[in-house]
Parts: sequence; C-alpha cells; structure tokens
Amino acid sequence: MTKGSAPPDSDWWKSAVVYQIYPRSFADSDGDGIGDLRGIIDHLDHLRDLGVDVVWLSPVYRSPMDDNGYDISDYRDIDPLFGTLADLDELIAGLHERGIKLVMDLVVNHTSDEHPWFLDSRDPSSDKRNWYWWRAPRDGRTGGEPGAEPTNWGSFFTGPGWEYDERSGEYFLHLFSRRQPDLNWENPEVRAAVWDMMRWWVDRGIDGFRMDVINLISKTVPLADGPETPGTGLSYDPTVVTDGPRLVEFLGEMKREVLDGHDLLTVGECVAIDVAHARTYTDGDSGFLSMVFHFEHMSLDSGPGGKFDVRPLQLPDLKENIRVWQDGLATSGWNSLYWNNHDQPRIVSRFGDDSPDHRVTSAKTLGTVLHLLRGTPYIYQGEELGMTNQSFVDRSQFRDIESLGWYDVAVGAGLPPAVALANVASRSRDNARTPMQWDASPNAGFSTGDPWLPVNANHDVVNAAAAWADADSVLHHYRALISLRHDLAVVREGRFDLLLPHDEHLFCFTRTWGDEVLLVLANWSSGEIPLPDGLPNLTGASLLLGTHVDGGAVLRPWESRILRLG
Ligand code: ISL
Repeated sequence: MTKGSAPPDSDWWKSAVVYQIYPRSFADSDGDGIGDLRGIIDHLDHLRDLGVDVVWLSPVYRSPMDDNGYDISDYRDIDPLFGTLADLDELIAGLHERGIKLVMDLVVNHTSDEHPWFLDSRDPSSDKRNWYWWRAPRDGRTGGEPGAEPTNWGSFFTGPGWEYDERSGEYFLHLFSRRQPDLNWENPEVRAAVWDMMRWWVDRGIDGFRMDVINLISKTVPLADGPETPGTGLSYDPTVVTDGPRLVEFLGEMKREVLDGHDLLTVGECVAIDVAHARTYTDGDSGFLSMVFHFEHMSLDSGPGGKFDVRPLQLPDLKENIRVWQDGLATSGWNSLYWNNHDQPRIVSRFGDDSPDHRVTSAKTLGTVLHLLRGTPYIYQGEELGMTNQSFVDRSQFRDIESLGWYDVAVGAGLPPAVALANVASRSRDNARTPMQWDASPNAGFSTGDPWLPVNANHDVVNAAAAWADADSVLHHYRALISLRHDLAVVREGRFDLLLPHDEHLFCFTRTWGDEVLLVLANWSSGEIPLPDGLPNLTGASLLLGTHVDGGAVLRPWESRILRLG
C-alpha cells in the first residue's frame, strides 16, 4: 500500500480513529457489577491490537449517578465506583505506552445538584447564587403550581425544564434531569472556574476533550418562551436553546484560555446543529474545535414525535445527509463520523440486519461505509464485535432516566403500553449500555458479580474472544478498516463523491486523491442486488477489502467492496 502524506502534527486527529469507552459497561475488576478504571486497564491490549489511536472516556468523575456520571459533583476527582485518580494516571500511562491518546468527557453545561457550587447557590444570599439560572415564577403565578415555570422550556428528558425550590420561592433551570442544574455561563466566574479545571486536566496529561452538549452553554437572555410542542404545554424545540448569541465568544475564550498551545483533540457534541454552524466552529483558521458531533443522521428514522417515534430509514435520505456533511466540510472544517455511542441503539440492529444470517456481514458493511468517509471515525465499545440491541420486554428492565421518563409520559398520555414499550425498546440508550461481551462465560467476562444491566443473551456467540479467533469476524474487518485509514491518504483526505443517490438499496461512492480513486460499493439490504449501470468502469479494479473475496456482477446480501480503480 502507498503511504500517503500525513496531516501536520497539530492536526494529528485527522488520521486518528477514536474508540469510546462507557466505563460503567466496559469491564468490572472488583465484582460489584459496575465497570471501572482497573477493568479498562486490564483490557488495553484489546485496544492496541484493534489499532485505535484515541480513547474517549465517558465521565468517571464523582457523581450521584442520576445520569450515569453526566451529573458531576466534583470535576477533579474520580468516583469511587470507578476507582481513584491514581488509577486514572495509570490508565493514561498505559494508553500512552501503547501509543493511544486519552480524551476526557467535559460536562459543563450543567453540574450535579450535589456539586458544592449548586449546594451554595441554593442560598439566595450566596455569592454562588448567580452561577446557575434562578428565576421567579411566571408573572401572577404561584411557585410550584403547574404552568408557573418561568418559561415553557421542556427538559430533554421530558417534563418541564425548571424545578421549584421552596427555600427561595424560585425555580432553577435544568435542560436535562432536575438533578442536572444548568450553569450560568453569562457569569465570568463560572467560565474562569471551568477554564481552571480544564487546564488542571491538560496538565495531568490528557489529550483532549469531548464536550457534552457544548452548544447549549449560551442561553438567549432574557429567557423567553419557545414555540409550544402540540399537546404538551411545553416547548421541546431544541433550537430555542442551541447555538446561543454568545456561544462563539465563549468558545473563543476557551480556546485562548485553555486550548491554544496544546495539540488537543476537541469534539463538541452539538444538539440540533447544522453544517453551516459546524463549519464555523471547526474551521481550521477561525474555528475553535477540531470537530463536532451532529445528530442529523441519527434522526432520519424518527417521525415528528421525536426519537421514540420510530420510522424505517429511507436509504436515500441517509445518503443525502452524509453528502451534505461531506461536501459542507470538504474545504473548511472537519467531520466526526459515528453510528454509535452511549446514547444510541446498536447500529447493526438499527440500520443493519441483526438476524443470525446477516449480523456479521451487515455490521462489516456499516463499518465499511462509515470508515471510508472523510473525517474522524468513532467506534463505540462493542461495535467492533457487531453487538446488537437488547431484547427488552418489560419496563422494569430499563435503567436509563431518559427511557423511563419517556415511557411514563407516553403511557400517561394514553399510548398503549405495548406500543410505548416497543418504541422505547428500539431506541433506548440502554441498548448501548449492556455490558461489553468479552467471552462466552455467564456474565460475558464483564463481571464476576451481578451486572448493573443484564448481559445480552447472545454473548455466547457475539464476544471478543470468539471474534479474535475468527479471521472473518467483524472485529478483524474493523482492524482492516483502521489500517486503511492509517495507510492511505485517499481514505484520510480524498474528495467524496456520492453515486446513485436515489438507489434504495445501494450505498456507493468514490474517494479521489490526486490520481488515486477508491470505489466503495455497499449493498444496504438483505437481498441480492445486481450491480446497476452508472458505476465507474471496473476493468482493472483491485479489491482492497470486502465482505466476500470473490466479486461478481451481483452483490450478495449486505456485501460491500472497497476497490482501487485501475
Ligand atoms: O440521547 C439523546 C439523543 O438521542 C439525547 O437526549 C441526549 O441526552 C443528548 O444528545 C445529550 O447527550 C449528552 O448529554 C446528556 C447525557 O445524558 C448524554 O449521555 C450525553 O451524551 C446530559 O449530560
């Protein structure tokens, strides 16, 4: 293979592949049923052998765990469930020894309601009062009554985004759970405290930040009602709270105060962001972040009722969305590429076919399409094994605050429980959070105790030990995809051109770099599809990687091929 030109050292993340670890569900070293840092340390060779360059670690900070650690009560300590700061230092060293960098989750739109800042802020005379969003009840209304909230904003976890505090007779804002009060970024003391904390982590040796819901930090002042979502009495329109008027200023300040002078990977999770905003935030000269996570491709299989309003994906919609982002960030800015994370159901069950006949091939083909795009690919733990959704049959099996909240509101509003259950089962974040499947033993090698979320029953077949031993596994395919990115400039940098945009079964595109052209052919269906007219001439093409070795004029179910054109 030709070794292509590498990006400048400061842009090292442009040739990187990131692996996300959700610590609660990765590996449990002490038998309490919950994953921990020592569990991760025990499995570093899995990451090295897979070939990833970076680990993004979901929150391990001190937390009451109302939202599994996305509610932080101490930014500078590790929760005892996960271990200690010494364990974290050992993890950083163990990763660095293997040439892998560490990106930490930065959750600063909100804290836990047990953070000392918020505990102080509850006192109306405290100098921390203005660190959060405290507001009087709506004019003429009595605090605590339905509808007395200062604005009609809904929480992302359903229900009002305000909680009444009797002590002062005022409400505080929480765009997520009532135990996740939003910080008031208008206050310069808040920003200074966050910069200080970020510098502390950079000095500890980390290599970047994944910034939780970072485009929510600037709110439009004065806070005002948004358009009501029919039938709810609340506004669930995310654009009311995203990309606020001072966001660019705050990110610029963060860049000057913390990021400049360090070659960090920064990825901002941005709710409801479009490609134009993404370009502004990630432009190499005038931007602030390496890349953002957007949600557009994750909402194409939902109806107007939101993520639990489940609809089938139309492949042309997905291809068009990917084209818009590939083209939109082609000359300025940079894409992140993901199918999965700790908030999304498993991609092989969602966009692929997780039946025994097609699970392996469809997981490989989904990986092929994603990893052959231009941008930085993210692999979520277990994706490299083709892990599937859990089969949930009862409300009692869910642990996720968002899933439980949505189910209860939907059933309360009259949706038949069986329908609500089916919808929540297909989209629940718990699908991503079942324990990592290491081997075929009773708890999949995840824990010797009772796992906090049941292990998927298919771990006897779907597990890392089996995958390492099988040259045709999803895992080995992912390894090969990662190597292609490392080895080929055309994979990292090449221009993207979508082919056959309206085809309902085929996802085909080329990547071009100088005179080198790669053609990706992917059958996105469980049936056979003949190769249609309109593809480039395949004479002299060579197969770089495929789900099958023997090419022909028909693509078999979920077959994909990466071809170098002659
Ligand atoms: O899961 C979601 C989208 O399908 C959202 O509701 C999600 O909460 C949103 O994308 C923001 O996510 C991030 O912030 C949340 C936390 O619960 C998520 O785990 C995190 O990724 C609040 O910190």
